[in-house]
Amino acid sequence: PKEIFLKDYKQPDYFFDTVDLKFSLGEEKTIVCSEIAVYPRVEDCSAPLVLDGVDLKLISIKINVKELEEEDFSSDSRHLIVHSPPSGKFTLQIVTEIYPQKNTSLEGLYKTSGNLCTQCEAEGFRKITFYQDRPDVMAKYTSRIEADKSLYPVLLSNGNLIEQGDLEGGKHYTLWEDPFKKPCYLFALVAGQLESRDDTFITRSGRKVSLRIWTPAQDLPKTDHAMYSLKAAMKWDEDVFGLQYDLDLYNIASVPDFNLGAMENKSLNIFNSKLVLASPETATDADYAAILGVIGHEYFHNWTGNRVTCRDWFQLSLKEGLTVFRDQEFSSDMGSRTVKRIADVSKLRTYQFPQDAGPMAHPVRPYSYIKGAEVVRMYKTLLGSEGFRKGMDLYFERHDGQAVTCEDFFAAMRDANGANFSNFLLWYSQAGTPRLKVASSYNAEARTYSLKFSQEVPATPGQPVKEPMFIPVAVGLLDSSGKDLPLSSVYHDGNLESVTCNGHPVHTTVLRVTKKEEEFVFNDVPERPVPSILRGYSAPVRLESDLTEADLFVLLANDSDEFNRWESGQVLARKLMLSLVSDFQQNKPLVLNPQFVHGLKTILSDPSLDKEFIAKSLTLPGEGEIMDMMEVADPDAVHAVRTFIRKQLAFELKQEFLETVKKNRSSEQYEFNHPNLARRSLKNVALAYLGSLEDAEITELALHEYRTAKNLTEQFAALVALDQNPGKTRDDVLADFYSKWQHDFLVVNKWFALQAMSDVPRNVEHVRKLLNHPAFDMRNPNNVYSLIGGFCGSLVNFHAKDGSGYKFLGEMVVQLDKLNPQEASRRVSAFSRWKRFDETRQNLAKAQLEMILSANGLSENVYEIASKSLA
Ligand code: BAL
Ligand code: ZN
Repeated sequence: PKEIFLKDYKQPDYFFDTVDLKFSLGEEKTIVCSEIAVYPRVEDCSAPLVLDGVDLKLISIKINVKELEEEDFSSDSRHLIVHSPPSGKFTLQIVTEIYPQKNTSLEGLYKTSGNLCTQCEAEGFRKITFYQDRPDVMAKYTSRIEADKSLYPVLLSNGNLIEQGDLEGGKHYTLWEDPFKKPCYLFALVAGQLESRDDTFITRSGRKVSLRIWTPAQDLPKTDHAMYSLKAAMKWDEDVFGLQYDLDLYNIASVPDFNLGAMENKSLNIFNSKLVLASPETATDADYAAILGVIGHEYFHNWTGNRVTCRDWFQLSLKEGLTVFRDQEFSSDMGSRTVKRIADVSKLRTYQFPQDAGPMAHPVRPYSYIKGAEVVRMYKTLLGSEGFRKGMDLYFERHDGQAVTCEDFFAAMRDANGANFSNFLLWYSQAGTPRLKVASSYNAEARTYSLKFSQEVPATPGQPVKEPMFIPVAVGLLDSSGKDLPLSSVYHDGNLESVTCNGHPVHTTVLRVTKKEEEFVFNDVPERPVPSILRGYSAPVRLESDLTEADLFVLLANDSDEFNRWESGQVLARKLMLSLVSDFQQNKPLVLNPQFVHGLKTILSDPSLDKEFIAKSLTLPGEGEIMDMMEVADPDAVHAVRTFIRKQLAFELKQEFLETVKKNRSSEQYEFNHPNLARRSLKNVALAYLGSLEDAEITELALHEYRTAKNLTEQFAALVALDQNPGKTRDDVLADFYSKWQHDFLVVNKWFALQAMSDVPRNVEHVRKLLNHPAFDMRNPNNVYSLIGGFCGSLVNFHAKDGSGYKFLGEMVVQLDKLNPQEASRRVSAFSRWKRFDETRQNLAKAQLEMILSANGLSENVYEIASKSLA
């Protein structure tokens, strides 16, 4: 397949004004009639009209009510081309036949547990009817849905329900009208046996909005939290961005088979059930938090994505980066800002940075969600909340109803603030994670403190040479007692620049690093300070500072910027882990630095700290993060070292951890609020450490916690603690958990994932057996994510030196690709970093990639990732 580039973007030759769709849903076939009012972009257009279409059976095509002759059009497996459309406006009518019951790709219209639903982003609409399937074609839609009333009592689509009624033969219909122009990727249809939880929201301007969450009847009791989250999101968007909902109805439908977490279709969001359904007994705090964030995310898309959409798919970050940023801010405001920031940065390091450094490295444009959110966050860091809001207001004023680009967003931010953003746009086009080095020096005589920055963006495929980036670096300086020093002025580029706010000194200032090498000198600094650099993680870079261990311990104990307090603990842990990895590789005995133990003990016993912050601070960097820092990744050494440190910490802090577990048990009903979830998270981290001890007393304790838990968060944490030690107790408790929850598909997925992620040697054999478990279905993405994705999360087993892990994944990818190419392409990505490993592993992984590429009928999705990985 031919790769498409941003520079090749061309406006379409034809636009669509209105689109009227009629669906006749059937068990054997579904008939789709579309009537489109087409107009050419320019007068005297003589271009052919090229429509996209995949897996469609064309029944008829008419222009201005007249059937086209065979020679008037042609088609291939992906297109239908009308050679010479009439000049001026015309009406195009197309009838197609589709077979949703056979569609396992979960793109287009498909069946899920007897119901029908759609997924059209990015290019699923072309599996429903022939269309110009591109986001810059925006039109007003109506959809009429007709189906058997007993099989499909509920028939939903976008917009307002304007008509419904019964038809002959036990059928019925609904007619929907969406008054807002939209691209076809936001089209949605849901049909089936669903019931709704109903509520209302009154907008700031008095519009009464009906809110409905649709699920199978038995799941309705689990939709409380989703409804709470939706109402909270609607209020938050009004309060923070002045954005109100624009229709009288907002539907959310929950389905068990879905390729994504959720989809923001206009007024009819479709959700993977794992991101809607929750009860204290069946969902953990992490699930509750994810539901809050994703319900918010899809709601926020109504403005950032739907009202203003993307011109082309290279602009995906325009809507996703911005909307992820908005959902991160929403969750921060609803819980702990610091902890949310830590979680988001950890995600960036775990998923984005490794990709940035591998064969799949690509710029924020076209499709980097999390890094895109970091880019949006930098606008806010540079402009402040008020400036950012001004930029957002101007963006909507200029572009409501349009399909636009990342440059348009940039221009709105710049123009609303008269800002100079110099080379900021490079964040959208340059791939790779910038490395920012900083060297510090203090001049006691001049009372100045210098920070010299140098930056480098590593070469990535297709981009060998990079320009320096615009990096906002938030900095504070700590005095010897750990307090923030007041900052008033900085020498930069030969000038003394004031950094005061309303004439007052500040504790944090944002330096704008824009050159390859650049010095900033703080003026009037009374003593050699300890710098707190990149506060709040003000830019998505890899920071390499010359801070000593002593400096890092000062920051860990004192930094007023809680993010950097956590970060200094992580930097210390990373250094420690790398040094122990080297000892392990040289067969030296492993010894844990007592100062590190002491630092963590101090945090654990500090009652002034937020408990969730303590839990995060006690969590060691992941194995993947450490492997990323090595010349040649060594999963066995990294795993051995991380396991050693965990056990040693558990041994040395056993009493503190035991106290922590006992003091933080739940005495009350489950509530999802910050103090409660913070308490649970601390208790669970302590229990997990204790579980590593292989100690009979601890096993008893964990079993007690498992049996007496009043919610899944604590019960599952006890199971995780017990899961660390192979043996009868572990087997019994896993069996008990399954028998208790076998009726609940979402809980069973957690059970699959826990076993799949296990580091027990040769776990691949157990995972292969689980593929035949009655609860496992390869067609369901949640099952695949839990079992196959979970297995790849165990670095020792996935990267087993006998190649058994690679062989397993290779086989799974080929099988999956025949059912669901999108899911298969996600899984094959686990191979993309194969060159980071030793020669034996490289050869084994390469052989699997070659095997995948030689498979018959491989999808484009998998082909692209596998071939780029091999290149
Ligand atoms: N647009 C796909 C799902 C999401 O990011 O909301
Ligand atoms: Zn999104």
